[in-house]
Amino acid sequence: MTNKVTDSLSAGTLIEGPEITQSELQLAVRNHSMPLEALQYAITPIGLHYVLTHFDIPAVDPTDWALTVGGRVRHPLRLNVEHLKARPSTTITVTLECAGNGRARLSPRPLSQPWLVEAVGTAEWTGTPLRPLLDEVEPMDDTGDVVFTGLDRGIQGDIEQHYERGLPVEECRRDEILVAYAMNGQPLPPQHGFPVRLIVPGWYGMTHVKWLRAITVLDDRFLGYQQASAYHSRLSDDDPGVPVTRILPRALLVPPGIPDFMSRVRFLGLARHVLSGRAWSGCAPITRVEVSADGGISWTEATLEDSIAPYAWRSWSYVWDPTKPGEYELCVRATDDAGNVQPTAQNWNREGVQNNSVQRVRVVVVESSNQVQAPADRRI
Ligand SMILES: Nc1nc2c(c(=O)[nH]1)N[C@H]1C(S)=C(S)[C@@H](COP(=O)(O)O)O[C@H]1N2
Ligand SMILES: [Mo]
Repeated sequence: MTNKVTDSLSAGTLIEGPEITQSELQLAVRNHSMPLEALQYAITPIGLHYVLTHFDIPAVDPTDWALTVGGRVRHPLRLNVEHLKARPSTTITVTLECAGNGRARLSPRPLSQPWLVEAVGTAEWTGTPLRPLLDEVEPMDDTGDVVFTGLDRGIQGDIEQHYERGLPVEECRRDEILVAYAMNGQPLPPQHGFPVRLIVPGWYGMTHVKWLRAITVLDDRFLGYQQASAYHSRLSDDDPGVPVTRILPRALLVPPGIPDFMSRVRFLGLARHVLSGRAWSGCAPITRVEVSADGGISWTEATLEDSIAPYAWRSWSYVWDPTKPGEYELCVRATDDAGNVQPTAQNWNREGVQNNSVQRVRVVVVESSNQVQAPADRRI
């Protein structure tokens, strides 16, 4: 079935200039980012975690819900929520980030969800590991993809579809992958996949299928829209591109001082300030965070705290001692143990994925600090 939308801009249209379109605004009010001040929490409170939903959030009656595990398997299974909860459970702290994070900073930018830098969050996910479930159903092929299908349905790229993504069987056998039913100790809220979602630590958000209803083993690659068309880093429409997989490193700064309401420019008193934030990578542990107060010309290393979990963001801090009032551009960049470093230039591509160029924060340092004191615990 083909469905064409003709009365609005279509996804992927390139947009020039800073003005947001109605289509982007419509997406931006549905899908919210994490307010940057929430970087202060190691575990993001549920309502502050970013949300991205392509179609509609399904209202699921858990007593009606079941997960089928089938396809090319010897012993297909059908499980309800109670069955899943009766299986061995683990809790793992994972930082999730949307692959489109940074898209709206590109120029021109592809029409889609217009994230700036804050499509991220860290939660404690509880569920049952995927691997034993797969072992139990006994896949007949070890060379294909396992497809994870959500209950949500819609149209994208003129194709009607359920939201679904595949992962190679090999990748599915990693111990950390969870079929999760709780977030921060609570049942999953509707917007994060109630009653059950997939968690694939280290991979960008699109892999963590919400409202899971089927797990299907194929004897071949999965070629659904969200796999073969979407989520590729490509320079033009006819470039086959590179599939998006694991999260590239990024560091973000807890906004210092106080903001101007409209511009979000930060105001700080002339004093020493402890800058802090979090850094993460899905490829390898974070090994270095650097801070620049001159727009990325000179860099100094920040102090890293111990990491809280292998796939969670890591806290960093840096003492900044501006010596004179004026405007500054604070930048922060992360490096991981695989040698990936955040670029200072935008990582432009046709879909606006994986733009992990360094964050730039405009701050104004003012002499009189009466009105612009940062919270007491962040000044020294
Ligand atoms: N079923 C379903 N799963 C989905 C999506 C979706 O639209 N439908 N969006 C994906 C994308 S693109 C992202 S970034 C993450 C967002 O997860 P969150 O909303 O819990 O933060 O969910 C992923 N899982
Ligand atoms: Mo995403």
